[in-house]
Formats: sequence, structure tokens, C-alpha cells
Amino acid sequence: MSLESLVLPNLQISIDSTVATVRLNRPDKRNALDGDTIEQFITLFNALPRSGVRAVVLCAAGNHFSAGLDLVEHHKLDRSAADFMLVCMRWHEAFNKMEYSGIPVIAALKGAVVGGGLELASSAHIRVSDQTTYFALPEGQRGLFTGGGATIRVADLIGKSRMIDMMLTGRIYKGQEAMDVGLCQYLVEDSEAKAQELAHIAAKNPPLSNFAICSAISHMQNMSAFDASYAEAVVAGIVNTQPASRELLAAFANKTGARIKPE
Ligand code: 1HE
Repeated sequence: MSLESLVLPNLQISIDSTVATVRLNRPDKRNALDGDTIEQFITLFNALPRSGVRAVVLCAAGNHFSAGLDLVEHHKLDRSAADFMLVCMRWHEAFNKMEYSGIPVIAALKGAVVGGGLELASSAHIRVSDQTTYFALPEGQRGLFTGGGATIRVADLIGKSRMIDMMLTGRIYKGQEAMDVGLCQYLVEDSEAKAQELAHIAAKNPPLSNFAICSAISHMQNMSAFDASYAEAVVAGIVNTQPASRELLAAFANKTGARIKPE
């Protein structure tokens, strides 16, 4: 199924070769995540694995990646606890589909990556920042709690103590410090250009290798070390004997394949 044929007004999609660019498209609302946007992510990530797309750049229109939960919608809807629990389950559905899809997602970050915006970014496989990017979890200040997977993914990236500090005190991370604590892996002038470059590199890998990298590692993190080592052997048995790797291995054996050395 072609991703471009999906009707997703809050996500602008374009495809260049095998790389899809998915742009959050509510800049007037600082790309706040309302119910419709989350549903559109679910539709997108349902279709993605069978679309032929080999990598995704997730970026945003306007100056901010995402201001998180749509606070105005949340305020207006005056939800019950049960309603909001169901909202969170839709967020989890969307972001789990993204993390476990098997297709590399590279997030190009700028401006606010805040609250649910950080939950979205932390579901991507690689995060690229620019000098304007800043990360925050202002849930404490808003009288809220994270509901889109931050307790799992942000704690995994930076550790629970830093996450608790961010939520209690509103601490903001940016620049080199954000890199150092693990919120992003690249800090560049133009995050979108870098994300495109990385996505095009990753898209060249055999899809089965990318599938394993972008789903098996996440699954194995949820297993005991004993079970994970078993699962790793099974996945490697399949991936490391795939026909698509034969040419690459032959090139190494006959000395035409690239050597792995720093520039
Ligand atoms: C929004 C939202 C939003 C902006 N929900 N509408 N997230 C936050 O606590 C962050 C809230 N937002 C901000 O702090 C600021 O908007 C920004 C720093 C991101 C940007 O500031 P600025 O001066 O450029 O924009 P603005 O004037 O604050 O907002 C422009 C418009 O975007 C305005 O709408 P308008 O119709 O009045 O023009 C804002 O209402 C709208 N807007 N952010 C709704 N978040 C699953 S649980 C997750 C829990 C969380 O995510 S908590 C974190 C919430």
C-alpha cells in the first residue's frame, strides 16, 4: 500500500526513493498531539511495514518538533480517568508500532521536544538535534503525568533519576548536555538534512537486517538475559544466512567490500 495515498491531514508524507518523510503538520499549535494525530500515526505505522519504504524521517513543520499532549483539547474534553486511560492506550499503540515496526525511524528535532513530544521522539530509533532543540518533561508543572511511554523510553535513554528531576523541577536539556545524557545521538546545524542523510544510509541495508535491528533489540530489552540470548541466536540464524547478505559477504571475502575504519 502506498503511504502517500493515506489521508492523514496532520502528517504530511512525501517519498524520495525508499525513504518516507513524515512531517508533523500543526505548526500553528506547535505540533501538539491531539487525538486525531495519534490515530493518524496508528494508521501510518500499520501500513508502513508493507509499503516498501525502507526508512522514515520524522520531522515537523514550524519551529518546534512538538509541544506534547494537546492541552487545550484535554482541557475542553474534561475527560474521566477511564477516558484518559484509553487515550494513553492509543498513544502506546501508535508509539509501540513505531518502535517495533522493523523500519528505521530517524527523528529530526528542533525547538520544543516537550512532554508527549519527547515520548514521540524517544520512540524513534535515532534522534538528531540542532542548536534550537530543547527537551523537557513539564508534566509536574502542569499537574500531569507522562502517558505516552516516557516511563519506559525516556527512563531507558537517560535513567530514572534524570527523568524524575526533569519531571519534578522542569529541568530543560539542550545542546551538548542533551547529547551527553543520551537524549539525542547527533547535534548538528541542520537536523533535517542530517536525518535525511542517515535515513538514506540505513535504507541501503538489507530490509531483514533493519527489521531485526529496529524490532528485535527492543523486544530483547524486555526479556531476561537468558531468553534474550536465545532470541538473539534465533534472529541471527535467520538474518545472518539471508540471501541478501551473500553478495555483501562475498565482497568482503574477495576484498572489494568496504573496510570498517575511521575517516
Ligand atoms: C498548544 C500546545 C499544547 C502550544 N497543547 N495547544 N506540553 C507543554 O506543557 C508545552 C506547552 N506549550 C508551550 O510551552 C509553548 O507553546 C511552546 C514553548 C511549545 C511554544 O511557545 P510559543 O510562544 O511559540 O507558542 P504559544 O503562543 O505558547 O502557542 C501557540 C499556539 O499553539 C497557541 O494556540 P492559539 O490557538 O492560541 O494560537 C497554543 O495554545 C498552541 N499550543 N502548545 C495545545 N501542548 C500522554 S501525556 C503527555 C503529557 C504532556 O505532553 S505534558 C506537556 C505538555
